[in-house]
Amino acid sequence: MAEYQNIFTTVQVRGPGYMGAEAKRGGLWPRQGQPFFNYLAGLIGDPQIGPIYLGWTGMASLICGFVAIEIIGLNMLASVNWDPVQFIRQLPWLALEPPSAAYGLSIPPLNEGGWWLMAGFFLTASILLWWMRVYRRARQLGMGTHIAWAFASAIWLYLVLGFIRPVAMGSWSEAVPFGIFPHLDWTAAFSLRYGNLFYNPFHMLSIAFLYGSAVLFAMHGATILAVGRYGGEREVEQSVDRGTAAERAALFWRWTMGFNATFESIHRWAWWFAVLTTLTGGIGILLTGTVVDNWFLWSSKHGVAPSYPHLTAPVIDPALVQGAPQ
Ligand code: 07D
Ligand code: 07D
Repeated sequence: MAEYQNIFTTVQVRGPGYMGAEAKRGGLWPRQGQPFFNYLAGLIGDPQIGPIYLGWTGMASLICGFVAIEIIGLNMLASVNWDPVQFIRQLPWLALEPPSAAYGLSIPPLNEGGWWLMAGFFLTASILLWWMRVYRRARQLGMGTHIAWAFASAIWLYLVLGFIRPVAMGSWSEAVPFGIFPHLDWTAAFSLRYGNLFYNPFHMLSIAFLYGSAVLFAMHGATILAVGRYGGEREVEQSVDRGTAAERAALFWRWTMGFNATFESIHRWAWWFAVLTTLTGGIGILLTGTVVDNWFLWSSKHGVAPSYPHLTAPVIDPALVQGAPQ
């Protein structure tokens, strides 16, 4: 009889390092690195680290990512007069800003947004190459490509924010700056400029899916942990038999809410909620400034926000009335 195993009593297997099964279609590159074991990793996951498959998309992605971080970091360092102490102290406030509106979609001088454009190019190349890696590793293992498509949904929002919408608006200046607090300032300013993003129905949808993702994650995580004492995390052997952890987990929800997901469907719920967060979000951002200029006025027009009565008498500027100091 297996002991109750959780984070405090986790059994950490220490066999010879496992290189992994032969993949369906061999990659061009071998898997790299001698596997080793790490106790701390074993507390939160599998204690074995490595081997890793680098491949050309992985290598190219890392190089492009490195170039992007390098451009951003050196520009930030230049902005504090190459003073490494100030760089560390002020890092959260430092920025690499996109070109000003005057440049439209043209290529500006390096110090006036050119570096931003170049960093954006390399970051985007890095992210897209990583997407290819995710897709190709999944195919090679004979898996579905669900992870790649979920990642694609996040990339959609990223591309809308930094590429698709700026192009639609005809100006790189519409895009997000690189920087920790500067990108938050951009987010707040964006909301204000376009009449309060709370009134954008796609922002509402995105929030509902974001909050829903958190609720589903909590429910699913908790349910599986709660039947861990019956081996609930070993889903496949369980899902067809009566009286198992799986059945208890399902019955718990049927008896509390009247409805239960299945061991398969709960993962579809999770996938869709997460994917729809950034999918609806990207739609909301793309519509902003292109189709709708002020979400509050748009909402008033459609009866979502209150519209205030028109003033009957025009307001008089007190500076112009008789007797006012000139
Ligand atoms: C936990 C997985 C690990 C990922 C981490 C992020 C970098 C950036 C900085 C080169 C959950 C690694 C960070 C590589 C390094 C430089 C200058 C994922 C986990 C730990 N944001 N945002 C953060 C990004 C946008 C917003 C934090 C990226 C939009 C708000 C981090 C993007 C808008 C808040 C960060 C992006 C927006 C944040 C923590 C890209 C609207 C916060 C992120 C590529 C969606 C929070 C100081 C995290 C914070 C935060 C990164 C886009 C709003 C720096 C890479 C433009 C309101 N964002 N963000 O844990 O603490 O994600 O900010 O699109 O409050 Mg942001
Ligand atoms: C950013 C997807 C791209 C990321 C990628 C990752 C790397 C790092 C890391 C090696 C996050 C690339 C990774 C490069 C590699 C390592 C370590 C996903 C991203 C590809 N809002 N708001 C949202 C709320 C307000 C605003 C979404 C809440 C205000 C703007 C979400 C509130 C104003 C935008 C959300 C609130 C405002 C958003 C983001 C509350 C500011 C967006 C979902 C309670 C004053 C974005 C439609 C997400 C969007 C967005 C939540 C308030 C502005 C649901 C809860 C009113 C401009 N907001 N918001 O998953 O899609 O992002 O809007 O007040 O652009 Mg908001």
